[in-house]
Amino acid sequence: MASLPLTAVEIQEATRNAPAHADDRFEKALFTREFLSVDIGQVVDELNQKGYFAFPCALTPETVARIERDATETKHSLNVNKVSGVFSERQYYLTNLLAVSKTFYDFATSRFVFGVSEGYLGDQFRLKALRYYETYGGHHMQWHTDNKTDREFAQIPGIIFIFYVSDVEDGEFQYVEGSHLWSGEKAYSDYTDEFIAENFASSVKSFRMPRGSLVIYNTYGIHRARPVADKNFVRKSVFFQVDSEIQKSEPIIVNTEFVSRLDERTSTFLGFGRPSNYDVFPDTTLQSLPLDRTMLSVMGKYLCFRLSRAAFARVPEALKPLLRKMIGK
Ligand SMILES: O=C(O)CCC(=O)C(=O)O
Ligand SMILES: [Fe+2]
Repeated sequence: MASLPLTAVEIQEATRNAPAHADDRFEKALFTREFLSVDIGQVVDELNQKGYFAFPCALTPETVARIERDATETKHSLNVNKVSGVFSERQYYLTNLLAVSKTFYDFATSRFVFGVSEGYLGDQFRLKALRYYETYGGHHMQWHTDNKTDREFAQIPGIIFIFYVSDVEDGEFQYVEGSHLWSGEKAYSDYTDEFIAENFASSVKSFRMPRGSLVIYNTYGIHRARPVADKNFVRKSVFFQVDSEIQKSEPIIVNTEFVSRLDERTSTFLGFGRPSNYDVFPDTTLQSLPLDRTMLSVMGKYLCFRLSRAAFARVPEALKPLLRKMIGK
């Protein structure tokens, strides 16, 4: 059982007394000047009262650009021996962001993230799931809560951090203010569009914000990404969930090069030596890879290469030098 969340005064005290973080300079590089002056006690208060905290342009443009580059380098690489992501119909996911992005590692283990997590969840908290994801038009996300395991509804206190990697003018994150206070009374986590429109339309907060903006919310709160019909629409974001159940999580794959110090808090947060049995979200197969123009081109090049190699292998040996000369190889 996690200890009780701290009061705003205790958080300020703990932050002040925390040993000088060897990585403080990373924090300065990660966050904008406006965001660096955010008071963690205030964030925790807002999470308690409204269920969310939002800050436009919290991450510097360089931070966001590095994370985007790290997360998309292998986006269309098939059978390349590097960490890569998956397509799940109208979304792209790179789950193993901690294996490829030092910048993201610095953010996820920053004094800010640890301070908010500790202030809200108590002294035991663990990274449960994370992902860089792109959402394309036509994807429909139902109103839901995130206090669930990979299979069922669960009573596990937790928070989610989402930051935008693209400007979000549409398809934004939406949250029913205050819903974290009552949704736990219900034994389910999905809600229909009609139920929300009829009962909570005036409590729905919409977060249209620029690239680099951050939202944190209580996993008990009802939320969704607003659906967008336009097929050309793209929203890029990073999501990670931290909760107070430290014996369960999705497998967390970290590049050891990024781990500059491994104190007990970081070790618990990353789940060293603890079970990681949750199924990775989303569950994909080759069938969930859409055959769009880009993928047709990737597959087309692959097929051309393999078929011409196979054809060349059948050419009589005496003719091969001439053919090589003709194709310049
Ligand atoms: O991307 C969003 O706006 C919401 C994401 C979300 O709710 C989820 O992945 O559970
Ligand atoms: Fe969610």
